[in-house]
Amino acid sequence: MKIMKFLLGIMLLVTVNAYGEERPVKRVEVPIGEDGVQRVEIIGGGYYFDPNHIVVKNNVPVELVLTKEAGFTPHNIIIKAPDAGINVNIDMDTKPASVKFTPTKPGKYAIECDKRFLFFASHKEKGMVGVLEVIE
Ligand SMILES: [Cu+2]
Repeated sequence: MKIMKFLLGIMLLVTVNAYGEERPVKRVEVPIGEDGVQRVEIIGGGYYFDPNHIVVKNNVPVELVLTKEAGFTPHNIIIKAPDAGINVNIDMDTKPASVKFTPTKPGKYAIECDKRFLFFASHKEKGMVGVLEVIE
C-alpha cells in the first residue's frame, strides 16, 4: 500500500513536470551593432532561456552569445531551420560561446533544449523553449 502511494507520488511529479508551467515571455529586438552584426546574449538555465523571444532582421548576420547558469544540469540550444539558413545545435557552458548565422527567410523558429535526466521529461517539455523571429 505504502509503495503504491509512493509510485503514485512519483507519477504525479513526472506528469506535473511534463506539462511544466508557462514561462513569462521576454522579448528582445536585437539591435545591429557597429560591426553590422545582430548580437544577443542568451542565458540557459533550469528550465528557461533568457531572453526567450528573440527578434532579428532577415539577411543580417546574427551572433548568439550563449552562457549556461552555474550548476550540474546540462543544457543545449537547438534551432533547426535549414530553409532559413539556421542550424544551431550546441551544448551550453558556463564559459560563453558564440554561434553565428545569417537568417535568409522571415518566420518564427522554435528554440529548444532537448536535454533530459533519465526517463524524466525533457527540458523542452519543462518549458525550456523560445522563439527566434526573423522579420523583414
Ligand atoms: Cu536544458
